[in-house]
Amino acid sequence: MMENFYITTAIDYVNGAPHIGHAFEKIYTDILFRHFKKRIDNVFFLTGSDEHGIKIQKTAKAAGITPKELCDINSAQFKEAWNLLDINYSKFIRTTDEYHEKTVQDIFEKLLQKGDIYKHNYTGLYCSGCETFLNPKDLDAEGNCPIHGKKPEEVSEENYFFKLTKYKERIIEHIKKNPEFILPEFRANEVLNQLENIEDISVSRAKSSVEWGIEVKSDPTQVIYVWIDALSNYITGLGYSVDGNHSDNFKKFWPANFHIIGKDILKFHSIYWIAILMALDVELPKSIYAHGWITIDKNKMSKSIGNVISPKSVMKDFALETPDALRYFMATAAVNGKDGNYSDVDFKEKVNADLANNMGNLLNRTLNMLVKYFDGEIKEEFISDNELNKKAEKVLSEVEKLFDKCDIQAAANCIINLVDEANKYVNDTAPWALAKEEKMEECGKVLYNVLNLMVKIALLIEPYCPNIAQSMANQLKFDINLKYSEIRANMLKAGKLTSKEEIIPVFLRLDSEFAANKK
Ligand code: ME8
Repeated sequence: MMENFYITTAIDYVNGAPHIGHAFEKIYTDILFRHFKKRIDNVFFLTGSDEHGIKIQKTAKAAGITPKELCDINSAQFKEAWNLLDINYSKFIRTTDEYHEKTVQDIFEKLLQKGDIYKHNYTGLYCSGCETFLNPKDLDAEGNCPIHGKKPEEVSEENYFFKLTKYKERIIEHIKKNPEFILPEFRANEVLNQLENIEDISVSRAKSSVEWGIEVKSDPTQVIYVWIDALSNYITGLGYSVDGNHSDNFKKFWPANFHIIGKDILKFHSIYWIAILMALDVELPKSIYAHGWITIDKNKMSKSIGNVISPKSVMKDFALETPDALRYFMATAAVNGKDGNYSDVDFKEKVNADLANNMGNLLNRTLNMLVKYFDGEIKEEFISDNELNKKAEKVLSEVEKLFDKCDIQAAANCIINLVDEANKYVNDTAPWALAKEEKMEECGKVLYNVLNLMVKIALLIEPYCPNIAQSMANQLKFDINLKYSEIRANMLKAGKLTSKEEIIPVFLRLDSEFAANKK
């Protein structure tokens, strides 16, 4: 059993506003975080913004403001979006934060002194979209960057290089020895293939070409190039110090349990970051989970197609009072590590089916029957051990195993299947018919079994839908902050549970005309 838990997201470039792809990752991570919070006492969730580099410099120039002004405006938008989505992060790091900049400079100097960073004259193909030099082998048939579809610029500069090749064999061995290191497991081979062709990497740019970056302390003509700056956030955010004088948070939470990132930046995390940590003699993170990408109506999101959707606009268009529906949809939109798709129609259908018709209605009609037949009271004789308890126990253990591998989509399916079973149980046992036949004890037992199960469903669904779960907890009168280890067979006690006035639907169907009108 782990004692401490530390999870991170990628830090977003703030040269634009947050879109639904950024939101997907933050929701994904938040769901993992909230789940582990139900299993572990000490937890930490780091997210933030990546603020240096040529893209930010150019966007700011075009807008007639300084890069820092642009970062201030845009990082505030990211924070606002995460707030709207109930992303419960412990800390938001900005790479322009003073403590971060200072530690990155120290890291650079340490690696320079160690001989793992050296100066070298270099001509290469630079993609400003990736903020990296590309290997000609990585380009597509037209000679374009495969991710950004643009021709990289030929850049000739004297830069500092990091001896990535020195760590190649150790990284290969680590990946092979630790099957949980790269998740989902099918991505590990991809990384092993990339490792075959790695070369030393450029870790600085001449200030004459990129001004907006952290200066190399011992050579002010150079700025530290984005990846070494950005990746270090995972340790600077906790309070790492090169001289070993780490903060309590660093001592407590490092190494990270999960770095959650998109598949496009897996190479930077599973190769570059790992080599940097090896060079610094810092312990390696336990797992790196690469999620897939979200498309919109099956198209890649892009400014040129004009299909970039923000989480704020979805909330507004569907008049959502809480983000639960969007969170739930995002969590179930993609099969473990594969790409997923967002469409207004799918969104509406999925949440109406699972959250309103399936889960919400079940609670609502069961509570109403308890009021109708028993004046809202649970009687002692209703409480008995039953099949649903056994099923719930099994589902809890399956859900925990799936979360250990970050497979939140399969875990959500497990939970919703349990709700399906409960619905089937109600339909098969027909408590309304039992009441009609005046088999009141039997009827009461069925209602109890379902309501007792709903306590567990609420605890399991809380990471996905915290507001719905809270509303379920209010109506079933239990504490939503219970840990999973506190789940017992029978959670509800005898006594008055509810009355007609207290019953409210936990989720109203999305009835927006919006989706249909927009098409
Ligand atoms: O890569 N679907 O920043 P970024 C799902 N600053 N995820 C998506 C997505 C989509 N359509 N579009 C982007 C960077 N993402 C660096 C990271 S980490 C030390 C530095 C994900 O703003 C993407 O995969 O381009 C990445 O994980 C995150 O959003 C930030 O992307």
